[in-house]
Amino acid sequence: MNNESFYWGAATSSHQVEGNNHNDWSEWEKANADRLANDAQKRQWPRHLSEGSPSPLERSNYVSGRACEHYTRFSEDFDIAKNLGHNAHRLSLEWSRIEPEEGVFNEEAIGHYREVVQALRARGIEPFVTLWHWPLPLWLRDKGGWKNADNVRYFVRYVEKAVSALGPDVTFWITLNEPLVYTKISYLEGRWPPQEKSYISYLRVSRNLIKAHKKAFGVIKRLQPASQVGIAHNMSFFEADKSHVINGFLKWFGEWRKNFGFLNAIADYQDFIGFNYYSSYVVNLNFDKVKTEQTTDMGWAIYPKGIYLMLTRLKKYRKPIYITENGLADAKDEKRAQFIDEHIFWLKKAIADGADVRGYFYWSLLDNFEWSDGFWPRFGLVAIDYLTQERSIRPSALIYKSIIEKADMRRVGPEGGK
Ligand code: IFM
Repeated sequence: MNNESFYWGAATSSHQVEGNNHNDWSEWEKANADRLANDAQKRQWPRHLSEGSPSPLERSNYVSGRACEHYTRFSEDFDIAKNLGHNAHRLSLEWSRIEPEEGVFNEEAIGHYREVVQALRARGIEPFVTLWHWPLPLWLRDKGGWKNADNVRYFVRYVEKAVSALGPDVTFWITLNEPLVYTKISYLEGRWPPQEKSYISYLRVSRNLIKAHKKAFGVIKRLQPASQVGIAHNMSFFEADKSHVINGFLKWFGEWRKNFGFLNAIADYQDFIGFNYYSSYVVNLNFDKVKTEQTTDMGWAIYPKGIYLMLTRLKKYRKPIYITENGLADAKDEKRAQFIDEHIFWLKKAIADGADVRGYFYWSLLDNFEWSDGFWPRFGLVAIDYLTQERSIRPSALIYKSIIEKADMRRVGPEGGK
């Protein structure tokens, strides 16, 4: 592997950046925005960080609305990515735009995404396309969404349509984004649509997502044998709190539930592992976060070494690995440059120790709509002024650019000599 074939870039998802989406999430936002704004009174969110965006105490923070208007401004955004030295970009297709009514495919929307991937290609940027990054078309929500095993066939049909249309311009396909984050928050904790709290539903939806991935994998490989197909899987490094022997069991359970259960189930149905890394945990009955002095604006512990520790655990799958997300909310851009630098340091060490890592995508290219937390968390390499839609490149984005320019992955690659 050399620096030319290592993919460097950033990721986004349709609902979080496009604006004007009409799906189960946009409906849920309208119905829940007041409640979320009220609940924010009890949260320890840093209010001063919401300058230039709605405050977490305001209803407008929780309604995705125009978001970043990326649907119409994608060319401008890809010019920025190109200028920042990116040679790859991860985006998602919005199912509710492509199939707004059951079985009715919107050729204009498909044409739009064709333009999007071609705009990337024209800039020498490799598209990594996610087929489902959480929102559902309303008609599918009304049929029971992922809880209904029969609905898997609709996903398969949508995938067939999308891959047939975009296949000539796309090699890398990600069928599902973070399936277990979705099942846990939507069906176990009941905090996201459709707000269920049922272990049975959680298991059922997880099982249907496994089935959906496997079938989609088959369809994509049939249509496009040379494609590369995987999922983007959110995994954490777990360490057992030594204070009690039971914690060893809890660690095993946590790893199975969050990291390896889903991955093992689809092990023969993926060409690569897409790894989204954000956090590590010390496992005791509280699943405490790893103790570090550094936290993000959202209170997440920053633990760069965890990416290395997990990558060494993933070697056993003998598949190429892409870091499909890694990032932090940092409105003042005080920690982002160091965060990226340290994660890449550990990533290189993992490669030197034999992990076959082939790409890194920072989350996110743009500030965007962070689901039930709304607009205030600022993840972007590029800041968005939500009133004017003005884009401003953060200093950390330029540091990431210089890291990309200086990185010589030949020197760290297992075959390149350490
Ligand atoms: O914004 C999300 C993204 O949609 C999925 N992965 C984690 C990110 C930060 O929470």
